[in-house]
Amino acid sequence: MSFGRGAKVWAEEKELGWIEAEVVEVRDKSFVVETPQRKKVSVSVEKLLPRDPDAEHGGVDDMTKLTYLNEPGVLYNLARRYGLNEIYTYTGSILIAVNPFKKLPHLYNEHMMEQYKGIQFGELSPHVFAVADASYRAMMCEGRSQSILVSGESGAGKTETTKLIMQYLTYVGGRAVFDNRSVEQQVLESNPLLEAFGNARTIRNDNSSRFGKFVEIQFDANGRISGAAIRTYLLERSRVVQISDHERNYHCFYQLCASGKDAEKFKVGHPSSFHYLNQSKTYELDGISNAHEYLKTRRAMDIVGISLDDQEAVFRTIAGILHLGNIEFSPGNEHDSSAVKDKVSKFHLQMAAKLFMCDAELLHKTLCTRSIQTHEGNIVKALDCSAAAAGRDVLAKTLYAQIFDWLVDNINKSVGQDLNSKMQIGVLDIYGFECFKNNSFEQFCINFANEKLQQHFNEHVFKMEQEEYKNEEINWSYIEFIDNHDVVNLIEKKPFGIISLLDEACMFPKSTHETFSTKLFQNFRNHSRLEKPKFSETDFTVSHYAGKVTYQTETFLEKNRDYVIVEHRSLISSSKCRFISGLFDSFPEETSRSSYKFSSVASRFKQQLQALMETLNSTEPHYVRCVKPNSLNCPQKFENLSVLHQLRCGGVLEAIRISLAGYPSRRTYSEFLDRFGLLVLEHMDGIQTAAEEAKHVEVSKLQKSLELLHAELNAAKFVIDGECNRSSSLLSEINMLRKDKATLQHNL
Ligand code: AD9
Ligand code: MG
Repeated sequence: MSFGRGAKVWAEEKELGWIEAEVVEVRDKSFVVETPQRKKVSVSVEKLLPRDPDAEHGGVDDMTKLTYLNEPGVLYNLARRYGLNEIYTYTGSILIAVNPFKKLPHLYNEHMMEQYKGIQFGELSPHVFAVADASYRAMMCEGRSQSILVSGESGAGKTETTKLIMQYLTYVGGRAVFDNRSVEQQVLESNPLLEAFGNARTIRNDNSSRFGKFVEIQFDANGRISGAAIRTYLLERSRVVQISDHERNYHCFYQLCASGKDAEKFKVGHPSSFHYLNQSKTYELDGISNAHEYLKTRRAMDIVGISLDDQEAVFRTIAGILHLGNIEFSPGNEHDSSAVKDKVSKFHLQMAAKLFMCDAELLHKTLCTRSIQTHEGNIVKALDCSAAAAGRDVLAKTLYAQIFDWLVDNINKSVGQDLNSKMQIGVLDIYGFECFKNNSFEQFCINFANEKLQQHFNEHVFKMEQEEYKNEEINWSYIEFIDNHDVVNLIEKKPFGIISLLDEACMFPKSTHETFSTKLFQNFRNHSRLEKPKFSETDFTVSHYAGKVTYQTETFLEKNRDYVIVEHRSLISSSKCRFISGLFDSFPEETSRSSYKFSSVASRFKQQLQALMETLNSTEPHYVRCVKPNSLNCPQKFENLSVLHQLRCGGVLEAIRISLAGYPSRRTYSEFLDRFGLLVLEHMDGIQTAAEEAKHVEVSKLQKSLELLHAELNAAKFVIDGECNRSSSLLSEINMLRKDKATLQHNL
């Protein structure tokens, strides 16, 4: 693109991403631009983009209305609107939601839901209710299932947005009668319950979801909610036993500690007295009472139909996990053996056994020994202190993950699925792309999920664009767009994708993370998406669609192995509590300690994602992209660079790029004429006549409808007049009768 003197431009800049400027000098290979603060800078042409000087002060509610649909245009449009508390903006049919970090109750009340009911998309201001309504109406009109995909980085507002969507769908599809146990109420109450057990404070978000969730709401032919199903994905298990500074373990632990009588009953004191909670000194959350939240969780359990006995068993097991975590080990009498450290640890062992309703001696044996099958029979092998502590943590993590899955299963059973339903709306709230200083197996899985969703998004946006051109009968050449098939293949392809190689490594007991990494680099020596970082032999870097991420492989093999240790299974199944003894029933068994067979976490996750993609492909998707405006989680602060990064990662700019390759601006015929007619004044007469004629046709159509309305109004008036006359004559008759009655009474 070339710019002349006086051209209004955006100039790329380090701190703000882009700044407003005007070209003041055109040089050979660069331009000198001046900012509104009168600062002059020399920039090359690649760092300039055209700017609309007449851009509306309040921004536009749909990016496709921007004169120049480019990165800075989009960024500043969002910033302008955010400054005015307009947190929602469309990019065509995609909704961008910028987290306000403050309560905006006027945006989400019943009156608002009523307003968006049945309204044409785009007629009212952009809103998450409009997306929910569009999906509901599309489902009702086309009889086709829909899905709403909510994405964004941690703390961007995905979970809040998902809850608003569910609130709207239960409003339009509910039965209007308030009933605590109605399907819609149960669907809504599943949120606080799953949040209590699956959310935790992280450095990015006080209520961070540590699992992915797809809620499918089923409707009958009349559009009433008839059932629901919740699918969850990969809960972060390591958090149960290990937390970093300023973070917390899952909310339910702190709720239990503040629960008064229940805490007393289970001998649970302040969180600072438990190893699984006191690794970080953060126990409270701003503006939240743990005690109050405990009551809310119990209420939610009531509503979704969990019996009081089961509720008690769930919290008893949670208390047991806390006591388990306080058992410490010291070296035993024999070489490389371990024993429970001291009196305090013995107390916690007794407490854990009591709460798990199993034998304390068996728990002790389970923690400190393993039995190994040999040709000569079983040998009991002692575990050293670190192996015993590691085993203790594995037991805590497995138990917790099983409680979480049990809750999900129970909610599903209690709400019930409508297997006859042909119409569903699925809402996806899944962890966003993650790139930290240290990235492990969890980040690898999360980013893999995001690659799959990005692939789905690209294909869909691209398809939509094509359909729009077909509808408008516009000739256009095929747009090539870069997709991320190669990264997805790198990760999931059989037999040589990263997951396959990892599984292979897990099958051989002698493999280590070093041998796994070596194999990886041997297989993908020249892959454009995989690199070996300079300063490590075992890390690997993947160029994801949203940026490069370097993964540390140290715990990959261990975290990918999915089984219950035989001794743990025996201990738990010996419990006298029906809830606890059934917890490991569905879990894959550790086949043998030297077995080549194993169950893979990554492969199971891959299958779950595949099933999700199949569901999504059979539905019509709607997208909400959540944006976190600043890293301080505070209102009215808009950090350009971070927002730009999110727009790039979230595929918003990719969608815009696809639009740019086609026809980015969409204006009505008359708007176009108003703005650009000036360029072809010689043709304007003809065009204007045609436009005038078109206008006349529109006006006469409107006049006809107005006349019809008048006629209907007159007819209605006539009826009302007739009724009025009849009622006034009835009234005078009544008056006459009253008079007669009075005369009669008087005469009597
Ligand atoms: V994570 O990937 O699970 O860590 P989310 O789910 O994207 O993350 P969440 O919905 O939990 O973020 O939002 C974070 C916080 O932002 C909430 O706890 C609210 O305090 C705040 N938030 C988000 N959306 C809204 C909103 N529409 N109105 C008001 C909001 N506050
Ligand atoms: Mg969340």
